[in-house]
Amino acid sequence: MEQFKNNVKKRIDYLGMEIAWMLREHGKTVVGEVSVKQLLGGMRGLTALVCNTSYVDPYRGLFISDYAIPEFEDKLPEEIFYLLCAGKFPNETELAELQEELAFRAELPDYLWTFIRQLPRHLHPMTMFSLCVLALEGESVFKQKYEAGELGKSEYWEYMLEDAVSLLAKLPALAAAIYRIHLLREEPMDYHPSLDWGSNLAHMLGVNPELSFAELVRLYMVLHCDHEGGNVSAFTSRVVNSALSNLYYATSAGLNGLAGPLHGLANQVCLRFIRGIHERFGESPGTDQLDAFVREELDAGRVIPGYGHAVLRVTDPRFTAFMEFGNRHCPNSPFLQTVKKLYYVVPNILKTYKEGKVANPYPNVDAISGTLLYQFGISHFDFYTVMFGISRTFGFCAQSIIALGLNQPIIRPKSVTNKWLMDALERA
Ligand code: NMX
Ligand code: MLT
Repeated sequence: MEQFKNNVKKRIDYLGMEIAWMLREHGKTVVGEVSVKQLLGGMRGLTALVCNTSYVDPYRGLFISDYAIPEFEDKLPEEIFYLLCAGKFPNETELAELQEELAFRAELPDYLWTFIRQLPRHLHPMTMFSLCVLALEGESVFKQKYEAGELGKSEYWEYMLEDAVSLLAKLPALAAAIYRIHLLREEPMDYHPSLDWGSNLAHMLGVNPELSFAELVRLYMVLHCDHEGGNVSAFTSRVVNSALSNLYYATSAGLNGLAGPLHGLANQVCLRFIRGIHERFGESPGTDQLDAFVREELDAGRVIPGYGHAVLRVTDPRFTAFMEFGNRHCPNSPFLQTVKKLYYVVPNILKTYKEGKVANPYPNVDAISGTLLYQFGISHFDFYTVMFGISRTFGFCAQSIIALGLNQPIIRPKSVTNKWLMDALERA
């Protein structure tokens, strides 16, 4: 992986120079402030982190380096990992080098197969996935070298990268094994050395041999890979890694955050929501029926899954990219049709709900992603967040590689009590 490491090193050196300049010239310059509302409200809108893998513009969505979604959505997931880490797409030989390494490390150790087969079937697939990643923790080269006292600080990132490639290489086989053994109750499919990483995942899931399914899986992996540093799962994973817990620990922790219904689980909840609509009104509900249904949900105190966002203030461009895929490949799907009708109905309701309190009434990626997976044959909803998690592991890994390369310290902000705050406000 020499070329990959060299390119990541170049990126780290460049970012390091920028940081050195900022600290030297502006170490004490104030670039923001914090309000009481932010302190008490999940730090929403507070600029408190630097993340160099990607950036979310509230009005234009995800950017990786300078590339917006339409400029990278047709790339392979492994090319995106390269971009997240090295800040540039790999050329042909660089891509081949990474793909060779991923293929070389794809096999799961025997003890993991035993572990997967013995998992209690009642566990949610996200629990299984997180446990399996954790069970691989002893594979961490970073941990082995660190414990042996063989690592200097300047080498941490290199062994994070080693661990990242080993972990990412195993995710298709691992996730597909959970799907096939526990949800389909079938035997796992073999890894296919001639396929790229994403096509292997599609192949090993074994539910749909069409090329367009592999295309969907790759698009799914690309669109969910990273969403800057403050989302629950990426932030959790980075905080855990900042204690020098290895990437297996950090990824498992991040996945546990992704498993929440306000975050990654929303894709599963969305599909249940649409299925509930179809059960009640049939497969072609009217917009007036949807309007009444959505209002009923809100009156019952439930959120409308797949709508709203902490950062975005427009329709999520990832939603748009999936919609274009759906329009090309399954325009007549009743599920897609209902997603479209909800898109017509929900924002108008959310705009006035709670006196306009909903900061973003538009759909996020979860409003549509499950619909496409369902349409292409992944009928077990509770696997959808695992798909999100496989992809988001790219971001967890890249963020930690870059952060450690930049020698970023353990993350430990200061918290205060109500009393401290009230005293401070009295003094102000
Ligand atoms: N349905 C109903 N109420 C909503 C929704 C929604 N979709 N979105 C926001 N609100 C409410 C929110 O609960 C809050 O109410 P209260 O003050 O009474 O607690 C109020 O509007 C203000 O919240 P916002 O500032 O707009 O949103 P926030 O940044 O706090 O939360 C989400 C963002 C994404 C957690 C929120 O919009 C939500 O719960 N959406 C539904 C779940 C979802 O789709 N999650 C997936 C997000 C993307 N992902 O993949 O992770
Ligand atoms: C994500 O992809 O992580 C979600 O859109 C949530 C977020 O960015 O806060």
